[in-house]
Amino acid sequence: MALAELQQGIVSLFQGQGEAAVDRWVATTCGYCGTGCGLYLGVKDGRAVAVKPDTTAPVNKGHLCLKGLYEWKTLHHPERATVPLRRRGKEMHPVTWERALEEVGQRLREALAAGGPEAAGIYHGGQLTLEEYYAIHKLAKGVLGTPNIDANTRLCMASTVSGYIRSFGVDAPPGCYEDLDVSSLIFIFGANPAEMHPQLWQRILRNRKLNGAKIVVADPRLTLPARVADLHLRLRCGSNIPLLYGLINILIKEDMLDRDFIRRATTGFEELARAAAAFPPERVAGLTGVPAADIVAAARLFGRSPSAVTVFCQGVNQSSQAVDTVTLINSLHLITGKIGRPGSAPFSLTGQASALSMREIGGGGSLPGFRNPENPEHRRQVADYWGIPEERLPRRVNDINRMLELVEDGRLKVLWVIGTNPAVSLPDLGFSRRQLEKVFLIVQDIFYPMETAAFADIFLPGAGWGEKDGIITNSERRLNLVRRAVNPPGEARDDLTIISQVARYLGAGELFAWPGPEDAFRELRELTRGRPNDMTGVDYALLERLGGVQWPCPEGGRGTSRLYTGCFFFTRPEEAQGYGEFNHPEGRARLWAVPYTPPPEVPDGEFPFWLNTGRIIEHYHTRTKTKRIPELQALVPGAYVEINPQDAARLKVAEGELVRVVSRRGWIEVPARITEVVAPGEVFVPFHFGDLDPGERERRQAANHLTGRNVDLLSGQPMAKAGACRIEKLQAGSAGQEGRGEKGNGTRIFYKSRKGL
Ligand SMILES: Nc1nc2c(c(=O)[nH]1)N[C@H]1C(S)=C(S)[C@@H](COP(=O)(O)OP(=O)(O)OC[C@H]3O[C@@H](n4cnc5c(=O)[nH]c(N)nc54)[C@H](O)[C@@H]3O)O[C@H]1N2
Ligand SMILES: Nc1nc2c(c(=O)[nH]1)N[C@H]1C(S)=C(S)[C@@H](COP(=O)(O)OP(=O)(O)OC[C@H]3O[C@@H](n4cnc5c(=O)[nH]c(N)nc54)[C@H](O)[C@@H]3O)O[C@H]1N2
Ligand code: SF4
Ligand SMILES: [Mo]
Repeated sequence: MALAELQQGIVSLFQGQGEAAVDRWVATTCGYCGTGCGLYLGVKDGRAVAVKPDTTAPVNKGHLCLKGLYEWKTLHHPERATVPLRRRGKEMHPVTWERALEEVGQRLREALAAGGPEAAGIYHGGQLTLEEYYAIHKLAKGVLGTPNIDANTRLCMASTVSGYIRSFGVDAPPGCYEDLDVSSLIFIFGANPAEMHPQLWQRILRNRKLNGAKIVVADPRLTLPARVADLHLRLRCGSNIPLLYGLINILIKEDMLDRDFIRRATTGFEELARAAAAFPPERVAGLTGVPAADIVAAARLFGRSPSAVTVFCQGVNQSSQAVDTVTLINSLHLITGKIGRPGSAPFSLTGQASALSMREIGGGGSLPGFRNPENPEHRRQVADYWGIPEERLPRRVNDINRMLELVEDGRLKVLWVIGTNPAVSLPDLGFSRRQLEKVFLIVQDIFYPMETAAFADIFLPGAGWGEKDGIITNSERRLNLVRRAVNPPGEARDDLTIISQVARYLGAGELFAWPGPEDAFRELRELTRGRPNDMTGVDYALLERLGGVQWPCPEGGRGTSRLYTGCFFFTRPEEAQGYGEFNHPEGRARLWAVPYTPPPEVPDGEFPFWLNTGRIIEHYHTRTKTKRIPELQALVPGAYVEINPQDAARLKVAEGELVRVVSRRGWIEVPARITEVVAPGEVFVPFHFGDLDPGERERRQAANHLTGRNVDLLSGQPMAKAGACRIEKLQAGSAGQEGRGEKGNGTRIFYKSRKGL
């Protein structure tokens, strides 16, 4: 396979493992990105040996990207965790499950007894199943009663969640993938679907080929979508708000509006129009770096197009004023009436395979069924259903940023990390790793070693994708099944079982006594009855038969492809996920006049470059899976920094030369990749690479040494895409010396922990 082909994300081939080599094919769903492709996992003699795409799957219709194709190789890997471990001094030793679970229960109980609800917390990932999220949130809110419950979606979708709630009342994403097939304009705003959602990119390209759809991209980088777009708005990092105001300004000035829709279905238009009037194209050009003529052209393309979908992702969520950006994207669609009809939606691409599942059952501070934790009626419904006192349910949760501050203050003593790798993915790793070191840390993961486990006091081995049954919800609200095809390795147990067993040690076993995942699903779906994400018509058999179902799906239904098809939104106080300004008595959508404030950190004399971080097609997140797949690891074995040729020439940096990237928080040393993908004055570092696992400690390469703890004030989401840095040329022979501690035996270390790192 040519590298260029791989990088374009257009590879959709069947690997050709012969049918004869397989005992059976198990229908399941890819466990990586939020696209949710259907595939078959081939099993021979109880082991996974192949993957092939599902030609009937509504999402991907027989195509897969390279991550999906190699996914079977994550199973049976020799570094899969097989036994519980307990720290003794600097080393981890195997212990029995009984011993490990008993101690987890005891530590949680003792912490809460001594320090109150804030003394314990859970921080989990976005690749578990709907049923597992439900169990985690039931345990945290219904049993422990702690406000310290958050997930890595804080780093990922939190701003979209808040933005949808502010515009539409609840976090129910409009749109569906079919819109990408039929829309006359695809506006890709702060996303790179060619690499991150490759099968959706395929659908966009097919639409362009068959129907002549136009593509407009707003991204500081010259990504593949930007290269093939009809119009690339190459805005500066952190300038989403002026760009969107500039578009709205022209839509209003040239009267490309749906005034009837604005009147019937929205509120706040006058305020929005006043705010947008301050952003004529010339001013916007100065703030964003996008030529005024291109801004006008983009607005006309959008306004005159019969339909339009805006797909957005981390260039929005992780940039500055992220929630405000989401609300302006929503407003763009509301004022033009481009929502709730085929080919028209402000459509957030979810990152992780099941990030939306988590949002459905209580992630991000809500209660199951998109309930408002401050609404007494919603609280009573959940408390009564669980049979617990209502006061136990937290009104507000602490996000992971706040949880780490509580650790630093000595108030949060026991932290349970499930299915996420914060020692690589959290911002400001210097600060974050100090807190992981300080707290009593329980880590539940499928691999050992992995970076966060290096800080663990107790390690619990989980069962992963391919080893358990459950539901995962993709970007278009489609509930898909994942299936157990093989047994977990060694003594590893699935997360639902582990959580239920910890609940037993906490004296609440009867609340978690499900014989299997579908029993947990039957319990949780009742909490969605009558809510925007009603799933009461869903069971596993229906999901299997239909290849997934999009909620809402009330009893007797078969799912709903599009939301907001009437001019009605979930903003009525009895329905909405928030109170006050989020409400409208008739269920109208809200247009917000947001203020514009430049990012908190901008390039200056000392740190002259914009620092942009993100991802690439070959790797997934912190690479616990993809670095163990030789075909993928070989393609991109280490981190690097993209530098524009003009800057490289000025700095006299050559292709492949090791340079130091320095920010106010820290530094990394990585080779330079000289490319016009980044604009002059901007650099990009992929965040996939850690530097704590054996074999990787030699290189200080984790992008999050550089990122800071500035967050969006409305969502708490860190700004992984808007910071400043400088590039330092290394003196010959000095690479890796300065700034690192040097151990006597010649092994360089740059992070010293009491836990033995
Ligand atoms: N191969 C692969 N696929 C993945 C993942 C993975 O790790 N690997 N992760 C999954 C997950 S969890 C997620 S969240 C998604 C993320 O998917 P994406 O959001 O598409 O990916 P990113 O690379 O994080 O960022 C997208 C783009 O945002 C641009 N950007 C940066 N700053 C700004 C800005 O201020 N304004 C605008 N308009 N754009 C900006 C960047 O230049 C970048 O090209 O991918 C999912 N899919
Ligand atoms: N600088 C910078 N930082 C970023 C981002 C960025 O763009 N730039 N992006 C952010 C985003 S969008 C995201 S989503 C996060 C992702 O950050 P993380 O959540 O830290 O990334 P993963 O590597 O996916 O971690 C998932 C962990 O769960 C384990 N695991 C997988 N399946 C299971 C399971 O079934 N059970 C259990 N118990 N464990 C399992 C994996 O081995 C892995 O260790 O990173 C964020 N950090
Ligand atoms: S596009 Fe996403 S869901 Fe589909 S195969 Fe690739 S990683 Fe898996
Ligand atoms: Mo994400």
